[in-house]
Parts: sequence; structure tokens; C-alpha cells
Amino acid sequence: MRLSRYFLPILKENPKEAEIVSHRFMLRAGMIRQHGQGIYSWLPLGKRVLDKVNRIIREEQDRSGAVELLMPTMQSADLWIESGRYEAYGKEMLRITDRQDRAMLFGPTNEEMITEIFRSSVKSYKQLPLNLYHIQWKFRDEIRPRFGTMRSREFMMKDAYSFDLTREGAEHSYRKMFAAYLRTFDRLGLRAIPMRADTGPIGGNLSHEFIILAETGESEVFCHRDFVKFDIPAEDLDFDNVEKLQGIFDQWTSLYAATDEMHDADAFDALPEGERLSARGIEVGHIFYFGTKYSEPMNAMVQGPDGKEHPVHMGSYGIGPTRLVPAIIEASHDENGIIWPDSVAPFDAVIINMKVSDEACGSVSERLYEALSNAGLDVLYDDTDERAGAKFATADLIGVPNQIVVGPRGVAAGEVEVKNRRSGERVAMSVDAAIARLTAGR
Ligand code: P5A
Repeated sequence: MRLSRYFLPILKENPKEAEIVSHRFMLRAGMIRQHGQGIYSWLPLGKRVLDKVNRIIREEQDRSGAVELLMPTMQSADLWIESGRYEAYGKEMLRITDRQDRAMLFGPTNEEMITEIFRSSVKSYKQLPLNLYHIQWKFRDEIRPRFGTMRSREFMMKDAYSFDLTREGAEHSYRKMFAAYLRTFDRLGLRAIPMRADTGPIGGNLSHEFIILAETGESEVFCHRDFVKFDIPAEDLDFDNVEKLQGIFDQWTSLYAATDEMHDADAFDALPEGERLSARGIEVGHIFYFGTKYSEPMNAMVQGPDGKEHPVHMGSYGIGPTRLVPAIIEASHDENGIIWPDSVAPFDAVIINMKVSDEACGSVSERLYEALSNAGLDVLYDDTDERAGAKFATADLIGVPNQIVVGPRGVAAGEVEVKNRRSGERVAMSVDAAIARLTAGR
């Protein structure tokens, strides 16, 4: 991508409405644009990161055996009346009436709709277990939307729904998602801690929130310090291995970890002082087992091996991609801007041509651009006629992991400078060496 043809509306000044660092950098880096309270467009740079986040979420859902579909944002109130949640959901639900005076709503979650899809086509236990997911916009009329896309009204959610014949089966499905979530957050460069959590309007009594510790987090959380020591489930984990999944779950739930609502002060205070961590956190995922809460009122039954009809046991599992992007920034930045983990960086490398009027700089930059792009890297080529200082500031702000600086003096000596955004290390090397270094392992 040539920066001269791209759309990257960088802000030079700090936007005054931004209270936390991720919101400030997302606005300054031209990733998002606000339209109303808690409503945002994702501009090209932001969209690239969001797509990469979603790709990782999708890969890990697929790996665990979940199957993707896509449900609409608009739902009919009838289904919610059937489940008994239409009134109970309250003011957070955006209710809409269509031209035929039918009661509709912008979905805040999809338990009812997925149960409707399930009951219309699955009739036998032989088709179970089943886990269906989608990545779709939701709307919740939050009382206090804030911190940019961290808590917005329109936001994206990956929501998965599991169906099993028995409670034991459903608990195994729960543990599958538990392990898949640990892998997902790890690949996003985050250490998420599963904490016992309240179930709120979704229901049930088994639930974990996945929390990223951050000073700017909205939740107050309490946990043991040793979570950092636990291993993340391996890529080749067999998700059908009941014992293995149970082992992972047991380990990750063996230490104290609870959100404010579930906090047991006596149990926590009984821990030695050095092991206690009382902190703030960002909830990036939340999983629930709620049994037959929806299948019973909505009559989602399957025939069991005994020939009888059984209400199906369900769970639901949410991740917030549009919250994860700012959460990653909260966890990884410095005073100059964002420092993206490689896995979600909008570009892998940025070529900074310090003097576009110089023919030699132009041809070296073009050569780099072509070679890196051909090797499959996402490359941004800063071919604008901005001052060098402004170009460096932009590259640091948008957080691309590798910067290649092409300047007249270096080029005359046959060299470019390769800078690592995270470590700040700068190394001068030949163009060929720079290409070899950045394409290594591709
Ligand atoms: C689980 C999937 C549910 O809605 N039903 C389907 C269940 N859970 S949840 O905890 O309410 O939301 C799941 C995740 O969505 C993100 N999220 C938000 N992101 C941005 N702005 C919001 N206002 C918002 N509300 C929820 C969170 O990541 C949450 O864990």
C-alpha cells in the first residue's frame, strides 16, 4: 500500500475527549471515527487490525470444532417473548417497530435466534454435540458508553452457542471453548485470566470472564499472581480428549480468580500477602453454561438414545473483537504510539522514503516494496513528501513492527536502516540483507 494513495487521517493533536491511551491512539492513528455516542466507523487502518483479530478468533473457533454461520442483526421480538427475556432485558435493548407495526430489535446477543435455528433442524442426539458461531455487530444501549470502542453501543461480537444432550457433554463443550479462548488471547499477544463471573442477563450458574489486567480496566478483579506460570494449550490439542481438556480446565481454575461480583474476601485474604493481586481488568471474553434455560421455554428438544425427548443443554461464549483492539493497545504501547504484536499488526513493515525527490531513494524503496510484497508481507510504503520527522512520528504512532528507513546518505553507501518498533533497535544493512531479514521464515 502506498501511503500517498491510502486513507490515513492522522491527528497531530491529542483529542481531548479521549480519557485513556488506547482511545487517544486509535483516534490519532486514524483507526476509528465517532458518529454518535458509542457508535464508530472503522477506518482503513483500524479495519485491517480488526480483520486480523477476527481471523485469529475464527481460526481458533474452527480448530476447536465450532462451525461458522451468520445471523442477522435485526431480530423479531416474538422469539424473545417466547424465551421470556423480552421484558427482562430492559433498556439496553434497542427496540424498533417496522412499517407493519411489528416489534423488532437490534440483537444484543443471539441465544434465542440460534435456538430457533437449532430446533427447526436438529431432532436427534446423533447430530450432537454441535457448536455454531458467528461474528456480527450487536447493539446495547449502554448507560455509559466510553473509552472509544472499549465500551460502545454498537460493537462486534464473536458469539458461539453449544448444544449437547447432557449436562456432562455441555460441560465438556464449555471446557473446549475455555481452552480455545486461552489460545486465542495468547495469539493476540495477551495474557487473559479466566475468572469466576456473574451471569447477568444471559443466565446460568457456571461462567468465566477472561480478563486482561490493565490499570484502565473497568472491572475490579482479584486473583492469584501465579497465572503467568501456566502453559497455553498447544496447537495440536485434541479437543475430543475429555481428560486432557479437564486437566487444562482444572489447572486454570485451581487458583483464586474472581470478578468483583463473585469476590469472596475471606478466601482471598486467606492467601499469603505476596500471592494476592487486587487489580483492574478489561473483560475481553465471557463464557456461560446455562443448561436448558432457553431450550425448555423454546421447546428445543432432541431424541435421546432412550427414544425420549430431552431439552438440549446449552452454553454461549462471547469475545469482543472491537474491544480487543483497544485492549491490545492498552497492553502494548509507549509514549510515541502503538506497538502492535506481529499477529495483528495492520502492516508487517513500513518503508520510509526520507527523500522522495531523490531518484536513488525512490528506486531502492520501490525495490524493497516489490520484494517484501512478493514475499507475502503487508507493506506500507511512505512515498509522501512529508518531512522525515513527521514520517518517523507517523510510523511510530501506527505501530508497524518493522520500519525500513531509506535515506540519501545510506543509499549512497548501499545501505538502509532497519528499525524494530518494539525494541527500538536500529541496524544499518544492505538492501538485500534487509529483504532477507524481513522475509526470513516466509
Ligand atoms: C456470550 C455470547 C454474551 O452476550 N451471549 C452470546 C453471551 N456475553 S457478554 O459477556 O455479554 O458479551 C460478550 C463479550 O462481548 C464484549 N462486549 C462489548 N464490547 C464492546 N462494547 C460493549 N458495550 C460490549 N459488551 C460486551 C465483551 O468482550 C464481552 O466479554
